[in-house]
Formats: sequence, structure tokens, C-alpha cells
Amino acid sequence: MEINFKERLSELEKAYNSLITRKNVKEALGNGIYDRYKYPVLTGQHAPLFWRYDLNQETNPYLMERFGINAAFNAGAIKLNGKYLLVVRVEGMDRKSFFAVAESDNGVDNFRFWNRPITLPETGEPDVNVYDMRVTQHEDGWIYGLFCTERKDPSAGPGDESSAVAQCGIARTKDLVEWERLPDLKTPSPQQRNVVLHPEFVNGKYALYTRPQDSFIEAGTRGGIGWGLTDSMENAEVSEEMIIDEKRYHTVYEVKNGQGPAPIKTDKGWLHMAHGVRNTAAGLRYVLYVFMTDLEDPTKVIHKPAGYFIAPEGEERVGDVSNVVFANGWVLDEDGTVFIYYASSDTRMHVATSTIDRLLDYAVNTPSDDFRSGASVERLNKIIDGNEAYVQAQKGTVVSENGVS
Ligand code: M1P
Repeated sequence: MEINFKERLSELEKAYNSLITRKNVKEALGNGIYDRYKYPVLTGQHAPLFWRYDLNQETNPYLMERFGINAAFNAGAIKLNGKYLLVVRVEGMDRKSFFAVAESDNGVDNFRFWNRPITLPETGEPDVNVYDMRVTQHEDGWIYGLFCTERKDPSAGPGDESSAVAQCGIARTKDLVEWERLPDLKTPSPQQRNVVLHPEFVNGKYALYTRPQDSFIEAGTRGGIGWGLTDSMENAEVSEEMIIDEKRYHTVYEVKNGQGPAPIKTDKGWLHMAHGVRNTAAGLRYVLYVFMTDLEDPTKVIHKPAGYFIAPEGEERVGDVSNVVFANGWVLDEDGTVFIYYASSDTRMHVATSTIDRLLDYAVNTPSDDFRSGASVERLNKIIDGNEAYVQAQKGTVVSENGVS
């Protein structure tokens, strides 16, 4: 059957334009800590038509997709020149991920991809797959992108086409357009994922959050959020890794965890967001949690609210890898607003907004986990006791014309 090329193109353009100009809507009520939004901020369908289609009627008479985009997720984030920029993990239908920048004026909607994906230079040992870039504006003046570089495990036996080695790739830029590739990070661990650069020098060195792991999927005998120092990023090498936030039995981070974006500096300490993974009969469940470290000694955890901060909800629970939320980007605005960019189920990107004051209140004043059901009940009873006492005190309070007596 003949198709009307022009008509189909015009329909595609209409659908695309309505998607990328759709206004986002803050969801009602929320939990007081942050607000969720109705629509994802980015999906595979946000990729420009001129990426996905050959628009020449002669070479593509059926106007079919020639480069399908499977997903847009796990984005690093930064605000530059007044624009909210996401460095997105875009995954093609061929399962290869690459990075592309999407830009918005207000941080909650109208994200548009720049015309071309990032051309990331390769090292002498080309990456098979790259993903999950953390973008850090370092005090040395560079913007660093640390990401996972994945290659086939050279020791994989015959027929094993799944075993891989994950390491931390490093690139730097001034504008997110031109990137200089640096050698991959060396650490004592056989594999690494979720490596993040701390934004300031510590004892004159670059500081890195790591996630040592025994094998590609399993953190195994290793795991936890690690910390290490390196003299240079041009030949980055961490010779000693210490664990600053461990995985732990019967928590939301019992199987593994990983630093999210670079922490935010506040007057009360460094504010961190991380992901935690637990096991369930339905498979792994990924949630986000928050903790704080000491301003002077970022290896010391000083606050850690019990449990999760964001867990997958509603449609977020379903996707290519269901029951997952993952975050590697946030932006703190001059007015204290924090834009938390998180992905759901390895498929799409969302935003939640909060303020630095709220996040600090949450981090500092939410009780921590005492790792037993009995202790959780004690913690709950404390809140109930407090509320009962407060209600009683209110009842005894007489409001007169002259004020409270
Ligand atoms: O599929 C969920 C996530 O799995 C990995 O994270 P982690 O190393 O902590 O298990 C990453 O591949 C991440 O991209 C993915 O979202």
C-alpha cells in the first residue's frame, strides 16, 4: 500500500512537537519532602525525528524508523548558562548506550535534545557500552564526566556472551560539546560502577566515590560506597579504597548501593543521594536514599534517614528493568530549589523538586535505621507520644484576645 509521505511526516512532527512542548504538572499534596511531576521529562520518543528517521522520500519511501531509540534514562545533570542540561543515557534498539545532552529553560519540562549526541573519544581499548555519566563541575575548572565503560570479559569461557567487565571511564569538557577522553580509572577492585568525582580537592587530591564489586552484577564480598584519592585525573589511580557507606542486612541497600550524583555542599555537611538495592521474590528492587557526610571529613557519615527517599511508584514501576529508580543527576538553583532527576525502570527520566532547606531538614531530622523491627516500633511510638503530648498541650491552651495563655 502506498503511503502519503508528506502526510505521515506531518503527523509525526505534530505528535513530536506536542510531546516536547507538553507542560509538566506538579502532583498534588506530596510527602512534604519533594514534589513529583505527572509526566516523565524525557523518553526515547523525545529523540529528534531526524535521528530516528531518514527523511528523504527517495531513500525511505515508507518513512520508517532507521535508528530506533529504546530508552532515555540515568542522566547526569548540570546548570550552565541558565539552562538545565541533562547528559542522558540514550539506549538504541541495538542495546548500545551513548550520551546526549537535553536542555530545558525551567528544569521540569520542554527538554530538547541537542542536534547531535556526544562524540565520546575512545581509549586504546574501545568501550563496548558506556552509561550512567556523573557530571561534576570541579574546582580545578573542568567539568568531568565519569561513566561506566563496559567490555566483554576476556576470561569468559566459550559460549559465554554475557560476562562483562565494568570500569570507570573518564572524560572532561568545558561546554559538554567537545570532550577530552582520559585513561580509565585504576583501582584495586576487579570491577567498578557508579564512580563519582567529589567537586573539591581533599588534602590537595582529587577524591572519588567508588563502588567496588567482585563481578559484573554482584558486588559480592565488596560493595558499599567507597572513597579514594588520586593525585591526578589525567592518570587517575586510587590505590586505597575505604568503604564509607556499607551495604547491610535487611535494609533497602542490602545487596548493593552506589553514590548518585556528586554531593551538594551545604553549611550542615555534604548532602548525598544514592541508590540502594534489595532482593525480592520478584527480583532486585532499586530505590534512592539520602545521607550526609561531614564538611571537613567527607568520609564520615553524620546523618542517614532510615529507608528510602524515592521508590518507584505507579507507572515508574514498569519498564525494561522493572521496579527500579536510579539517579545520577541533580541541580541546586540559586534560590535553593533542588531539581532531582531520576530514571524509572531503566526506561525514562523524571524530575522531583524540593529545596535545600527541606532536604536538610529531611536528612538531619528523620530518624535513622536501628536495624530491628522492635526498634522501628520504638521510633514510631516516639512520634505518636510526641503528637499525643502536642494535642494535649493544644487542648489546654486558651486563646484569649490578649494572646495565648
Ligand atoms: O538496572 C538497574 C541499574 O543497574 C546497574 O546499577 P548497579 O551497578 O548499582 O547494579 C546499572 O547498570 C544501572 O545503569 C541500572 O539502572
